[in-house]
Amino acid sequence: MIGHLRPAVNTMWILFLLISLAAVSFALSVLRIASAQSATIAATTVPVYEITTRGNSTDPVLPGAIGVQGNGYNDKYPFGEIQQLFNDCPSEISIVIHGWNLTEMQAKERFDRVKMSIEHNQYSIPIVGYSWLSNVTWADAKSIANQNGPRLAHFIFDYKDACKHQHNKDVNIRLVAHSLGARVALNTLKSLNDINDWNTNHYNLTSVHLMGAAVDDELVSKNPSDTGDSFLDDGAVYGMYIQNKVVNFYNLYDPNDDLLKPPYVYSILEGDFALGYHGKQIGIDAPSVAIYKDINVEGEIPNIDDSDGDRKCDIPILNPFAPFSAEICTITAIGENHFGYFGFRSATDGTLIDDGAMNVVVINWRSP
Ligand SMILES: [Ca+2]
Ligand SMILES: [Ca+2]
Ligand SMILES: [Ca+2]
Ligand SMILES: [Ca+2]
Repeated sequence: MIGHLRPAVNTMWILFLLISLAAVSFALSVLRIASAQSATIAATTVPVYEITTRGNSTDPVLPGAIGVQGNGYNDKYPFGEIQQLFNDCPSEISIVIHGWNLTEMQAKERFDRVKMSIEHNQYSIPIVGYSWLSNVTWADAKSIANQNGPRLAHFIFDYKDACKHQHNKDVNIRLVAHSLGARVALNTLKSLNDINDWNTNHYNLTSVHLMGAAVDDELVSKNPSDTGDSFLDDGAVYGMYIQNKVVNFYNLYDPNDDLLKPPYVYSILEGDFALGYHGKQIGIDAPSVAIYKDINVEGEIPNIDDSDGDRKCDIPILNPFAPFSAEICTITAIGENHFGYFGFRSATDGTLIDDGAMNVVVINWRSP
């Protein structure tokens, strides 16, 4: 009887062991997935800070930008405390500069889109949104953009220097500027060059990205005599500052950008080609190729006409053939949406539907 039972018992034991092993390995795999997920979430949370000069845009006595309290776009999260960032001194931060004609609310929307796009690319770096008074005429906005150069430079120097001398930490600073924000960025480089302690400490900017830059295509020259090809030129060029103050400078351009490509808005306003339309002007005295790079990102701007999720076409024009001044949307092809470089949000739930050219920015950050 016992002899008959033994094989049955053994079979049951083996079955029990197999089931137990399967259960344990299943449990382990669940744990692995769970920890992988939490690691991914932890690695891709991008904190957002904001500083602004909107309240003191024309007062030369107040050069600095101030930290903004309260919540980010759509009350999704509270802004980080800028004073805390002066204590934390992470290994790198990015400063994001928006373009022309945005309200404070729209500026927050842009910073949040950058946050989502960077998170989508699984890169963790604090964003400091730089909000400036841009919702004025084009001419006034250009002049205010110039005046914001010393203000942002002041903030960047203070930050770099405080982290270096109070906490003995080197913080890599990365600038990202869209459209007319490129004018703020270029003037920031110029103003950093004017700060004596910036130079004596051999500080620099780790990277600068211009996206859809709404500045003339010769402004990255080192030689002022390269300007003068259009009626509004002021003789200023910024190539020497790029050469001396920036480790890697990227100009992300798009030949099909509806606002930058001739014969439309930019060429009407400025009578020249935009840097963000086709890259630097041929033949200028440009910074070295090791530092300055033009990158065509037309293919990163999908044919989506609403990037900010407000259910309206981002670049409408009045239809001259319609009887009741109906608007038509100019965006009908890849590359055309000037407002898509930071990414595209869903009009339904506000989430990211495309990262625009931000994946190119993150690739550059990862492999300088
Ligand atoms: Ca030109
Ligand atoms: Ca020009
Ligand atoms: Ca829209
Ligand atoms: Ca993309």
